[in-house]
Amino acid sequence: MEEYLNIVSHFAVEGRVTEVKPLGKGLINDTFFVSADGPRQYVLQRINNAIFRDVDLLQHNIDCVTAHLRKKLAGDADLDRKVLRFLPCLETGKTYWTDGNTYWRVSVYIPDSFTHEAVTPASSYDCGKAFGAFEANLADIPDQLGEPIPDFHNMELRVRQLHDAVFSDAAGRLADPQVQEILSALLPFEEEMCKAERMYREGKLPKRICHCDTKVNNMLFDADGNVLCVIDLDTVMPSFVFSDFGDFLRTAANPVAEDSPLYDKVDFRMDIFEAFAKGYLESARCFLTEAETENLPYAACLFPYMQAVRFFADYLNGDTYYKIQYPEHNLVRTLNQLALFQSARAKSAEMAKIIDSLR
Ligand code: GN1
Ligand code: MG
Repeated sequence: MEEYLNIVSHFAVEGRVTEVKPLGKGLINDTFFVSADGPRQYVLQRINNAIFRDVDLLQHNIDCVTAHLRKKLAGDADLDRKVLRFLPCLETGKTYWTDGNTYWRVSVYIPDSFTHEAVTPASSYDCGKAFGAFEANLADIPDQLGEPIPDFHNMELRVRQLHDAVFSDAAGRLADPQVQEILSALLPFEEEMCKAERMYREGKLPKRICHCDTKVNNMLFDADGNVLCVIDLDTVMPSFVFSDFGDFLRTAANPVAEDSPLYDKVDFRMDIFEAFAKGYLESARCFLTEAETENLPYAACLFPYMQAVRFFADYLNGDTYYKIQYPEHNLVRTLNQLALFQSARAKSAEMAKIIDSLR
């Protein structure tokens, strides 16, 4: 507690801090709920500096995005619950504080807000509209945003990282027959899944400002289940719209959690796909190109595939990236995401029909 009080004291928190306790389920940063006896509660985060190497760039992105969204929503009576607000550090005025070793930030806790780990068709429609609107609102941001994680959703890079992990076999896990089986299931789709990068090089696909971590639990809802606010802005950067479309469905369309070992329960839910696509297209139709719309079914396959590749590479590397709770955790995650990819891919033609009917 003493340690956290010292950290929080570098920010203009109102009132006296009464409690600090862990919050949320993120795999990257450490998040805490900060109670104070003033009018507001806060969220304290330790930024994972091993992953976000340039915290100054990261927070600059977030400052630009929140300022732009606030301008777009100006006049909304509930503005403070719809856009995150980060506190400036008292000494530097920047929205983070560092002791030269660890990096911290504080945002205002949005009162009466809830996260969900699962969706219904009705809430996915709302999420589709909200993430589409998020992209639409950021389409005219005047600032130049950087890439807090360079090439974050570049499938070609993720494939190379998997090959490197196989080559190094740092954790000595390659000989395991199950590992070999996973490799044989993933490798045949590498080229197909790298389509976006090829299209980009050929000038057939734009990059836009995207959220790039559109998991269901990165959205806040009010008590009635209405969408309030998009959170976790660390990965907002120029990317393909496939990032936001595909990554949402990766978590939402799967009836079980991404780390569930119940692989036969993994399924790509088409009712969730249809509802999300409907909402997303309502907000994003105004700016999407034909190539983007046509490839939304590809996006739905790409993200389970990319996540399987990322979890698997981390497993082979000895679990250096994602937090794990037990030694096989990344292997279980890989198998789950692989099953989801296979289910989605088998339903691509059906997805294309739905997209056509929604245009
Ligand atoms: C990470 O920490 P969290 O859960 O918000 C990851 C995402 C992955 C996700 C898998 C910066 O997000 O890309 O999809 O885990 N974020 C980063 O659960 O790598
Ligand atoms: Mg998160």
